Amino acid sequence: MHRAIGSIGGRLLRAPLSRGLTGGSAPHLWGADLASLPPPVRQFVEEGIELCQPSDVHLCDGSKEEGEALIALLREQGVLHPLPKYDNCWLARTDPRDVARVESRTVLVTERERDSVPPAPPNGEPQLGRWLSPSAMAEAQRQRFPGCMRGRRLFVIPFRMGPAGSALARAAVQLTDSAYVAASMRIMTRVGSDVLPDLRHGDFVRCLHSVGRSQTHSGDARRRSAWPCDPERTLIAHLPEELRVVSYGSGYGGNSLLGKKCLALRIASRMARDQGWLAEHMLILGVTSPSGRKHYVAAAFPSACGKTNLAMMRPALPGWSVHCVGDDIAWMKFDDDGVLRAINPERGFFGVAPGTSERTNAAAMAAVRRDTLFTNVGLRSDGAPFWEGLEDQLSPGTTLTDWRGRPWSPGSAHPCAHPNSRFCSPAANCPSMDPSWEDPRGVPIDAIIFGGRRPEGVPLVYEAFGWQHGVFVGSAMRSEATAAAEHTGRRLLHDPFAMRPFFGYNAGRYLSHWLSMSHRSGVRLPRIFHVNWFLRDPSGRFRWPGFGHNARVLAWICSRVEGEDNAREMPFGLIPREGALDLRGLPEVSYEDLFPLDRSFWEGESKELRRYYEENFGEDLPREVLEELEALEERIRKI
Ligand code: GTP
Ligand code: SPV
Ligand code: MN
Repeated sequence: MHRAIGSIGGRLLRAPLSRGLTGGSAPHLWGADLASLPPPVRQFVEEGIELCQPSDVHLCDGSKEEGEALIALLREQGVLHPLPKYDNCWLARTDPRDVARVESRTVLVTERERDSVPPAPPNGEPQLGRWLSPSAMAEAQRQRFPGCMRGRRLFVIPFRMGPAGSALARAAVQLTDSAYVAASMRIMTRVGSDVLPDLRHGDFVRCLHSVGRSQTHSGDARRRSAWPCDPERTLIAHLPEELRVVSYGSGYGGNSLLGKKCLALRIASRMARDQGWLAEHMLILGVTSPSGRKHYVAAAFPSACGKTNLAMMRPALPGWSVHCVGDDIAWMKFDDDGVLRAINPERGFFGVAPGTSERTNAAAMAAVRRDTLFTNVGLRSDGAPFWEGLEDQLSPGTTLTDWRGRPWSPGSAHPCAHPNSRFCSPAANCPSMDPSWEDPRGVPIDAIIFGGRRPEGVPLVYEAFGWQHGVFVGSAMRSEATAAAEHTGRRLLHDPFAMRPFFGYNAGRYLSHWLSMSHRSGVRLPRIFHVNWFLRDPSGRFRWPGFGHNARVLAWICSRVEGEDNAREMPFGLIPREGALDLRGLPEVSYEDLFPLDRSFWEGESKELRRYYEENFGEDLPREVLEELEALEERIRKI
């Protein structure tokens, strides 16, 4: 282990670690001296070392050499395989049991249960987060962490979420025993020693992560595995009152890259509520009309429902352009002029690979051709990655290997790439990044869009009647289950604000926080819309071509922001008047099919919503949201 990475930073220190470490021989230290760390960081690192007992410690500095050494180490460990057809790209294959976020093992820890979740539903599983008491958390940690890094290296990762110099940005530290996580964090966040001064006051989020030690796979099997994990005991815990994240047992995505869902959504949403801002599961894009007018919009769709694709889309409407600010998370705050400003706290994309192609997302294809870590995609014998929907012509003689490393051929019963396989690429590689994507002030948001996978009943686009109705629309979001978490099948899941797996506090209070934005004086509230790219015809085909054609919907949204009078009132919201939505060149789609009005559908929808709110929000549902539901029910009766 030491050999591969021994040159990191060229500053190997063999001095024993500082006072306060007990038992065993002190771990070797790579990189800078612990004593050089701001005292609160040093204390956090020393506590982690004492608890987890790593064999050596590497303080990450974010340098290029460090990145190369991490790749070399991961190759030596058998985690990364080269993809020579692309430039500096690598393939990781995980343990097949560790392939997605594990929502059933993701918890919020607060003194009072009600601060984390609304009252539990009378029967069945909680839908809006799971609570664990502090004492149960202490016990869970005691059962998992002591000595869990024995024989492994601990990486100390100082990182920043958000552009340097932004009042909205936050610095943090992650400790992890996964070199894959260390390498991925360098892409997804701003890792480097320059973050350290921002940590000196100690008010940063402390992230502790271990891939764990499986108890069922012991001895040899455990040593042989290139992807250690402990699925039986996986736990992803958030302690918002202490600004801590503690994650054990998984090396995958949102479970292990703790800056992403854990910090930037769960912990940040709680901070945002206390401090009067918003931390949301939203892409941010800028859309420019042929006349040069530009608007920024933020859009919340559940996992694997099209955020990355919309954020990077190449408009199918001549003269329009779309630029990407972020593809997954938005931190937003009203500025002194009352303008809602948004930053992307991330620095890279952790995007769904299947379905990504030159046709659907050329910008992503350009981004992933260099400096990218792929996880669980297939492999072509010519050294390129492969996945379902890539739409590449294979030259004769090219053979394929599936995500588990087994030979694969087209037509096989299993997909070549795992449905939740991902690319992890620096945002700067994306040719359509917005010139302001790293502007520390953020970009001004004119519209907010909600959406989900709705095979029937929900039209292509509608506008909310106002802010309060818009918050209701967000709370009423539903979508078909996807492979991004452990759910299976085509079930419709409720997913308020696309935040169901990511609320950092009681979801009822979250809705109140959103409603409270309209009580502020002097703010310009964005307009709110709902979209659905996923209507299906009776044969199961999508009614809407999607992707670049979604620009047609963005164009109507821009026209509304600019105050055009081109909408028609429906019971559920405002839809484009016939002709106001540009459908030219799409002979196969009909306006009527895209804007259904079916009384029995909306009756069923509102009945289900009422049941859902009652069971899951109980008395924590804001009165205004219930009023909006009642108003909808009333309008439906009049259809
Ligand atoms: P997360 O990273 O999990 O948060 O997902 P995401 O919301 O960024 O979803 P993404 O853009 O990666 O899309 C997920 C899947 O939906 C991919 O397979 C896409 O090809 C598909 N998809 C995206 N946009 C459209 C669309 O407009 N129409 C159709 N039919 N499919 C789409
Ligand atoms: C999501 O599931 O919404 C993702 C992927 O963006 S993960 O980082 O694994 O959460
Ligand atoms: Mn996401």
